Amino acid sequence: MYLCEQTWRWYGPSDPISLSDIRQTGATGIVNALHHIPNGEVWSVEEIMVRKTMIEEAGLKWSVVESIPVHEHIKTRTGDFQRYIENYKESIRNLAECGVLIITYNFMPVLDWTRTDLSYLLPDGSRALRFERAAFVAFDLFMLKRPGAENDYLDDEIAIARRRYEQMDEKEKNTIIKNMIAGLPGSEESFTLEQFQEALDGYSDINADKLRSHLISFLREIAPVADEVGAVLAIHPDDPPYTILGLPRIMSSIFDFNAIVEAVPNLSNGLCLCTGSFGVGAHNNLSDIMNIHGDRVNFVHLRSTQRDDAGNFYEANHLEGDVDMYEVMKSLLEVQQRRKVSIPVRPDHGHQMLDDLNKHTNPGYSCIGRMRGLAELRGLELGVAKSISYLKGV
Ligand code: DNO
Repeated sequence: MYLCEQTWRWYGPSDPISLSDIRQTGATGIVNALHHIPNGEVWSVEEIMVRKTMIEEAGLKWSVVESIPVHEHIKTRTGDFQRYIENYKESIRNLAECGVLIITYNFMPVLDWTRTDLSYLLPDGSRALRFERAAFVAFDLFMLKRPGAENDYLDDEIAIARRRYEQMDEKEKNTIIKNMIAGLPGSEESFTLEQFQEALDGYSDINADKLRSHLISFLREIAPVADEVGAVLAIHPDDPPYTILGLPRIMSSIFDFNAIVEAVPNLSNGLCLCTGSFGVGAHNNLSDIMNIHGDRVNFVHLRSTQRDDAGNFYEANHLEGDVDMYEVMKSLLEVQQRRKVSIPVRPDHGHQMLDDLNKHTNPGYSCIGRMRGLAELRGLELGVAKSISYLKGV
């Protein structure tokens, strides 16, 4: 039976969690990027091999790249975008030459993932990442003071955000600003408030249709290269899966993915099915995405979020919250049997818990919480796999 390949995101040599620690989690694959190479530049075979050797010497395999960042000029099709696209192709070729064949990326303008609170206290004493709508709106209206932002919110929402803002002390305001713009791990950009507004302004004449056309143009160039060298791409969904800060978002639902597949049918044009990002949208049915696009699911992020009616969400335990992880696992196992492959999955965003509460950790990427997630997911997978084979009599 084809089971998931259990992987773990490692931020490279500066990650507080070492490769030998990761080995003890039971993960066998590493998800990694060359974060030290400036955004837009080529990843050379030499640099890739240094990292690959390091990973292999620890008894692990570099299974997935997350991510080769897509330069903002490619998203806006301004400046040096054509050179950056050529560089991107070159990096794909070089990775394939070294045997690293799954490449994750995202096409979110300016920001990668967004949270307002990186240390939200849960009743059990552990800490989670959270998106608090009122704090986010307060950031937009009263801290960033984005021109025209008030048109994006209802009066009630503005009133709630104003009250929330008035109750914040300076420390909390600074923390929210930092969380929003100083870059979460894996985001390749970080800004001051002024630079951030300038970056947003770069999208003033780019609506969703235009951004989508930029993604399609990009894919029409890189997907044939990936096909040719035997690599596959995995686009990460928008997190959260809706428009924020007036920016266009184009990977928030199955319809968004359908549109790029229709425009660029190349087989390498694939998906990183992040159950947490899609899962924040009540409009998304994860099993449907898995079943319909199973052939293009090249990588899976398993995590769950808990929404409420006020537009807030926090990262739940992996088997709790709004994501039906049983259904996800079942459809994932079915896809793998059909395709006769093991798809790499990683436990995404664990809670900060136990000893990790007193350590410096990358937000969402502490060890013990993710290890709890991986252990639970591994157990779930085994149970589902055994019952599928029992029912089929194999
Ligand atoms: C957050 C991550 C994202 C992801 C990128 C992929 O935890 O899932 O930063 O790596 O969006 O390009």
